Amino acid sequence: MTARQSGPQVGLIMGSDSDWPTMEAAAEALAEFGIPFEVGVVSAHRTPQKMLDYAQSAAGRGIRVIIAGAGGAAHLPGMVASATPLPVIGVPVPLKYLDGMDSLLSIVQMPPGVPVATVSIGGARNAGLLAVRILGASDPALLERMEAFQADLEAMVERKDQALRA
Ligand code: RP5
Repeated sequence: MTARQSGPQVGLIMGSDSDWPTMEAAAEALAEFGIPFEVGVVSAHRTPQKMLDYAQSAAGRGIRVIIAGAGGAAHLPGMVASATPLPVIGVPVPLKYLDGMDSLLSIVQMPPGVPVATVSIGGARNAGLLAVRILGASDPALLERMEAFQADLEAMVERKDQALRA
C-alpha cells in the first residue's frame, strides 16, 4: 500500500468546534467502516484563506470526499465545493435559533455547476454513510460491506416488527 493510500480518504471539516457534537456522528460512521479520515475546524468566514488552502490541496493530498458541516450562515460546504473538484457533502448544523432551517437553506440552494450533496439538518451520520458509498463505488470490498450493513438494517426492522406483533 502506498503512503497516499494509507492516508485519510475523507476530510471531515466544520465551521467551529461547537459543531462537533453534531458532526461526531459522521466520524463514527466512517470509523465503523474503517475509513481513514481527518478532522478539522475550517471556517468560511473566520479563516477564509485556510478554507481555500484546504479545499485546493485536498485532492492532491489523497482526500476523495469532503464532509463539511456548518451552522447559521453556513457557507463552508458551498465555498469548499467551489474550490475543489472532489465531491462535497454538506451537513446543516442546527443552532439555537431557526431550528437549523437557516443552515439547511444556506447549504442546499447551490447554483448550477457547483454541487453540494446536502443531508438533513443534523444528519451527520448519513453524511458519513454517503461518503462510504461514494468510496464504495470504486471499491468492491467496501461496497460488499455496505450491502451487509443494509441487510443488518433490514433485519433490525424486521426484528422490531416481529416484537411488536408478538
Ligand atoms: C458557524 O457558526 C459554525 O459552523 C457554527 O455552527 C456557528 C457558530 O460558531 P461558534 O460561535 O459556536 O464558534 O460558522
